[in-house]
Amino acid sequence: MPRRNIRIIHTSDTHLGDDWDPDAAQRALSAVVDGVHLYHADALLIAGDVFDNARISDAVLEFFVSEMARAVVPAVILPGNHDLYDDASLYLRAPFAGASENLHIIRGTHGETLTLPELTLDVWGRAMDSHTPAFRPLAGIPTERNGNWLVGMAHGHFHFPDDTEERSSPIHPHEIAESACDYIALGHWERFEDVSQGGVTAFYSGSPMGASSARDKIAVNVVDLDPMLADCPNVYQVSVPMSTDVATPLAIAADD
Ligand SMILES: [Mn+2]
Repeated sequence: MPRRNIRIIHTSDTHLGDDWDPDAAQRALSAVVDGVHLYHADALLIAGDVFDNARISDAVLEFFVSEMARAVVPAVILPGNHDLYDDASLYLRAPFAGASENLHIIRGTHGETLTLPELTLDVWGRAMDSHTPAFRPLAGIPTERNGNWLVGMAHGHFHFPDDTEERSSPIHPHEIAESACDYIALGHWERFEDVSQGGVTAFYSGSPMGASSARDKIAVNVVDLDPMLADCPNVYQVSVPMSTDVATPLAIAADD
């Protein structure tokens, strides 16, 4: 089957359940889902740090699961350093057992590929089980492709060529360049950044609210994958209005 013309919305670092402004994180996540509908996206990718920490309440997880159901389209989640996929991972908790079928969690800590045949799309990611210099978010990323679109997801720190400091979860330029991806959706940085390498398009989306203090709108990456497009993928940021208050404030901390 020929590749379809598809649109992806990419975000990261939503930090649901963070305790400095939990209502804003909740409103921002809802605005991301609003953006999926507003921009008629075919899939939603969230590249890690969806949740702020593993101690958050089930109410926060239930809110997230219900918002992903509201997204309707396939939603692919990659665990990051704040929401690790380890033995105590929040992704193993009960609310995820009742999640809708469109919600996909990347759980393979050595990398896994999720195929979405209806979108002619393969999504590769490696779930983070420990945030250390030894964890390589792009280790094992496919270097050959089949007939589908191939999108990678990774959560970590991109090393610019002059960056010699050793960081946890490093992403190196050559790893991006050597991959066969049409797009790599990155997370971990708060800001939007183009780190494309050697003809492979790779962007940080930044967190929905970015580094700004504005609490009335969010920004997400739109990624248009169109086989007819000369300049493919076309990647740009769009903004989505945020509601001014939450319908139901959530108790963010789990009972001890
Ligand atoms: Mn992070």
